[in-house]
Amino acid sequence: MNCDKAEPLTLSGHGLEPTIHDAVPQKCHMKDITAWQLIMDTRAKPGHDKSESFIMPNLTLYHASPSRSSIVLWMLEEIGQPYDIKLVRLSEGDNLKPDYLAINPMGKVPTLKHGDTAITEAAAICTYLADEFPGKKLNIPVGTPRRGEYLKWLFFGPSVIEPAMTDRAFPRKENPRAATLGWRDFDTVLDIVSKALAKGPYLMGEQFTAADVVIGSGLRYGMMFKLIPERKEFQDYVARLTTRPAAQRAEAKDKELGAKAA
Ligand SMILES: N[C@@H](CCC(=O)N[C@@H](CS)C(=O)NCC(=O)O)C(=O)O
Repeated sequence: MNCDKAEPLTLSGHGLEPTIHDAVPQKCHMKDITAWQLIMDTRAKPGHDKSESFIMPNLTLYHASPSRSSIVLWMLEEIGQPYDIKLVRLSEGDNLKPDYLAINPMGKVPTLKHGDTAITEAAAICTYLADEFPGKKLNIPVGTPRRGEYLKWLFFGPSVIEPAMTDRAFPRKENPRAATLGWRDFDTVLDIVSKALAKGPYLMGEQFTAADVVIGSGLRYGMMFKLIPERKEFQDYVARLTTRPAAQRAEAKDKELGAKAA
């Protein structure tokens, strides 16, 4: 290594190599480089709060505007880390092309790439981002008793509200036995959400979390497409969420991207 001039520092093994832009300080000594490497390695470790790291996080969202990937777009705006967007044109079948299927075999959006890791499923991505970048306090950390309830809501969106909503929108010819389904009928499910929102302002009380991004997006799009009734508590909750600057930035971006793709 030439210590007379700054050189890009490359680290290996944690999948963040391509975006480490930091340079080794000028006139460095071997012991400084070792210390530098130690700091970088510590910051790259799982569980370390990367919100305050100087390592660029290397986040790429595969996105169609607007779609379920808009949930992740909002979450990324809440997290406040730099990210790239790769537009996936569903109308052109980009999602079914081999290069996309290689990162998401379901051929669906969203997919988030973080370094070399590809994460799919909107709620899983939001959970991941909240834990990976805890600086914005959008998660309830491991070891906190309320984490159980928080995770319940993150799973409740895709595994209970969404199938119940689909049941209502596309009724089946034959109803399966209720006990064989992993969710309840639409009205029961919505009553549970209404009750949870009665306390407010957010699902977890005073703290806005990733669960609000997931459930709030579901209610918002559900009401927009007339799949979810406009109950007052849902409208108030969604109105509260849409005043968030990150939600507004995401929506503006989505509009711009949607217009470009059209
Ligand atoms: N379970 C997935 C569902 C994702 C999903 O259905 N995305 C839709 C857009 S809203 C999609 O990619 N549709 C394209 C297709 O099915 O061909 C998640 O929650 O992320």
